[in-house]
Amino acid sequence: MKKRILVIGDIHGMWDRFMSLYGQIEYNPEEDMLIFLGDYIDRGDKPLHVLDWMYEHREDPNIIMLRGNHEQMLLDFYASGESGELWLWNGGDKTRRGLKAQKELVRQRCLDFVASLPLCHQMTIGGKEYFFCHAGIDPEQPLDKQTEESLLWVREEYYDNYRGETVIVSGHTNVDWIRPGTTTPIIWENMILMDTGSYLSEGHISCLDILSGRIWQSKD
Ligand SMILES: [Mn+2]
Repeated sequence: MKKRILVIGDIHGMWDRFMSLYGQIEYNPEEDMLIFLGDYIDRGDKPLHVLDWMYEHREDPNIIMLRGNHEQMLLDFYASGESGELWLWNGGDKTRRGLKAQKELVRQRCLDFVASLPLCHQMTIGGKEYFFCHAGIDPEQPLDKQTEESLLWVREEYYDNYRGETVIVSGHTNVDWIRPGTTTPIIWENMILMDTGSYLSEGHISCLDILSGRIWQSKD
């Protein structure tokens, strides 16, 4: 049994903030499990630094990295022969330029890595069921029938309506939009919302230890 179950929400290319947070938590693979909820790239100024870090840690069995809608938009963009504006409109342009500057082999390795990222992860922690995903779930459907669309994109249909017992742990929607004025993760009985506006001037990247309830946040 791990001593800490650490979960980190959206990073969005904010490398310095990510390093500030990562330094504080002092991740120890012997004692910790570390779960990332996706959206490593776009918006911030160093998306490929974050993606490279994820790539370098991909074989650590104590780290789980999920796919976010921004990683999905990247995959869809390249799968469609670099067409489509959705990703570029959503802050993907810097990531695209970074990838373009890389060698074909490196870029392909990166795309293969992103394509390998799972959409969700379910586990029992202290006798309670937890379901980790990027955006949330469709409350009308059982957890094993969720669509990629819901897991990557859902917003208020999920956090306004979910009444299940399994604790859903998600990022994607800034907690400040859900409860104005909130700057730390929202921890409800059956939902944990981790996106604290990583790329906004007033925002942070946050980490929660699910076992102790302790929270760490990036410092500028
Ligand atoms: Mn997102």
